[in-house]
Amino acid sequence: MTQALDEIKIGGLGASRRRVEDNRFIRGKGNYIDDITLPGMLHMEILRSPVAHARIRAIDTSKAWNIPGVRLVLTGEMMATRNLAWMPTLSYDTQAVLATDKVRFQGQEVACVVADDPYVAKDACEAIVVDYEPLPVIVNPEQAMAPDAPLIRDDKENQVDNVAFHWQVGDKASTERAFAEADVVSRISMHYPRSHPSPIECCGSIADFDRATGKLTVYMTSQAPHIVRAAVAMVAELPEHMIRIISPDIGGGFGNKVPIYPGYVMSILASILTERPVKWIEDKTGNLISTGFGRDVYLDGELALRRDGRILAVRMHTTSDHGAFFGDAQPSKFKIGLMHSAFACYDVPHAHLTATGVYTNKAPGGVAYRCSFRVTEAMYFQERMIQAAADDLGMDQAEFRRVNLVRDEDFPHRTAFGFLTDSGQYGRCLDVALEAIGYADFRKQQEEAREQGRLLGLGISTMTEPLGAGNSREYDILGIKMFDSAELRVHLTGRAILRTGARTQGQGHETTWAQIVAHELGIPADDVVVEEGDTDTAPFGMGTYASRSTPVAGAAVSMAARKVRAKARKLAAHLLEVSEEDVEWELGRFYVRSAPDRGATIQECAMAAYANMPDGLEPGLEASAYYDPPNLTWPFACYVVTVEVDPETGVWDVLNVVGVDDCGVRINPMVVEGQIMGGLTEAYAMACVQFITFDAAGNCIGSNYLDYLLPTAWETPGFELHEVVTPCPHHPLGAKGVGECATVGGPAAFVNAVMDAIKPYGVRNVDMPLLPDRVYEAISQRHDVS
Ligand code: MCN
Ligand code: CUN
Repeated sequence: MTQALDEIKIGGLGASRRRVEDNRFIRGKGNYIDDITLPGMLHMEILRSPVAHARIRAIDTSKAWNIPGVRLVLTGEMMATRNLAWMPTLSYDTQAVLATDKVRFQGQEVACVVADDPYVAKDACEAIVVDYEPLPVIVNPEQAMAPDAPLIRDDKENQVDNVAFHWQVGDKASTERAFAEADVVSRISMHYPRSHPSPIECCGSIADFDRATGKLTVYMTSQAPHIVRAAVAMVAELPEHMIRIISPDIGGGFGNKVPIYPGYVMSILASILTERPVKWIEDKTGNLISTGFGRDVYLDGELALRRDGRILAVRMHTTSDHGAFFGDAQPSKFKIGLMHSAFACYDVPHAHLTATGVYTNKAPGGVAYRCSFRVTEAMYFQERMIQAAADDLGMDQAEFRRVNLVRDEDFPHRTAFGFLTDSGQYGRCLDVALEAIGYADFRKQQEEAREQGRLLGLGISTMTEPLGAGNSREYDILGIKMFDSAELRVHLTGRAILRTGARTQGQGHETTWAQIVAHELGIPADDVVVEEGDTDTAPFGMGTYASRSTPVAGAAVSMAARKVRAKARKLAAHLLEVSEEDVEWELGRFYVRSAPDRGATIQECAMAAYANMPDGLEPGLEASAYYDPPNLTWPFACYVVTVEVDPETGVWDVLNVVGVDDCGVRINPMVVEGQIMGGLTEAYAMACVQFITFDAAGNCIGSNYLDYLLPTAWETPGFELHEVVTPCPHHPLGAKGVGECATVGGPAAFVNAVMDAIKPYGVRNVDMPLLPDRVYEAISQRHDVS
């Protein structure tokens, strides 16, 4: 008999294979934008506005031009003569590339200088004199919607106020009826503060326009190079084959590298004008004050409840602060992203969501920072509302969830907002988490501690989230449908190169995609090299964000490998001199059904594809696949956190954190655990310290890492992780996305734990981050703190 390959040994599905990319990263051998130097390259620096709202009276660039080494100074006026002062955003708004009329947030791009070296360019920026006429500043939605508020977007025809959009989804009438019949209505208002993804590497680009060939090559920090190419093609009216976007190694993205930034556009124009490559590297402060941020959403939430604990309906109103330009990168038809995925894991019959988006004098963004298109806010709001509702009913937190969670036998389940969830074992995840944290024991300890004046708390967060846009029927960006792609080329020695339309920024695709090939073909993962991020070589895809890579590009990898296998079967039949129907497959090898010892390995088939193909069969062994998923994938997670709060200071310490994730079949369990640990760290960060604020004049407080706080390994607690596996019914491997789950579901567990601890004080809500002074104020004054 034959000896089947050991899939784990060849690094296939389920192997905790070490990340191959780390070989170069931990040796400092990564190839990031700033590592790239092109012959004759010039350097660009951006002059940013020091004020948040002001009319530009004049810009004097003469001193800058006179500094030796300066090659070009660009202002909005010069961009306007080329029709490039404004660019379209991914949400059908417009955004200034360089300000012409006004500046609308602190840090906005006002001018740029291109020089022989970056220091000269920086000095020359400082020599530019801008005459600003200050205007009243708006830093929150309340000010934005005040009747006498100054108009921020006076550049837009027909814009009469600071509202960017109104949107709604769900069934208003049936929701109202359910509220009328409720025994109890639970209400809570809160703010999910603005936060910053703060990747280690800031944004940057090198544009290289070759006048001789007419080809534009741009190296840039982009999570979605093909979308950038499409946008450049539209704006610059260049055909795609004359544009090459290369996204080299990325030092963390977290959504920060999805938007198209003015810096990219200016470097392109500068290269066209100077006929030299032009490099722009954003500095940390530039990144912190101007890059695509996350969140900044206010909620008024209501749950209609029956006395026995059933949720009858949910009503949500969100007000989101988009800054000066509505630039969210999200599916076109959803104005507030996938906020309406809230309550998808609960059996809620009726729901209605209204959303208002406003302009303020702050940097644009909203959908960065591991958000799955605002699912982060949706799940935070959901789980805070759930905790408040259970308290209002006097019900146990775990029991209230158990009563309302969708049951295993209810799938497929249509949510009240219209999504179709298709699989999961929600109750089981909750059980595993409660068992791991020692739920019953902890509640006893909590009681005893309260009697001694100590404040222990336990917070639960249960959630499913939609990961993996498309399907193409419903999801598009700028009209381009959301599917993804893979192309697999098996060389004659049986080694292979795989390319996809996704772009890893730290998630480990080079490791995990090779494992999918190993699983489908039996080629050892070490024999498969993975390449992403070059639009001239990679098949067209929509990039990596919203944890869509495994659900979409990963599925495409499977499908491409299966096509290769189908062709290899023909080659095997030829080598074995039997008909194709008589050939069976086992991992890495075809064999004759009636004589299993007679076989041909995948490597032998590969050789035959180039050296010994049968008559009439096309040579070569390669395939590509475009994958349009039938549905989103719906991973589930349950996070439980225990804390102790010091009533004298408001300081809280984490006692334990348990995470139970069900992301279906895990391609690489170690990579998945890494993603979850990173996500829980971010969740803890937002719960305890991390937020961006602005003073009344619109100054960004948090423009450096002394003011913008991130927890280090020292402050971050340990995490105990468990898994439940419910395969995705429609993904070729049964996998669901996971990259954002813990960032999405984690914050509510931390906040719920602190709120549970201080429940005896009658406080309903403290907004994140739960800084000690906020917690102290809440318990000493016995009121909510926002
Ligand atoms: N994986 C797996 N088995 C599964 C699901 C995923 O082995 N069932 C593996 C995948 O093969 C992949 C990783 O886990 O290597 C994440 O996969 P997936 O959930 O598909 O998410 P994406 O690859 O699309 O990553 C995007 C997601 C997002 S949107 C943000 S933001 C984020 C995140 O990933 N940014 C990150 N994680 C990050 N991790 C790092 N280190 N750096 C970032 O910038
Ligand atoms: Cu919204 S952050 Mo990730 O989807 O790139």
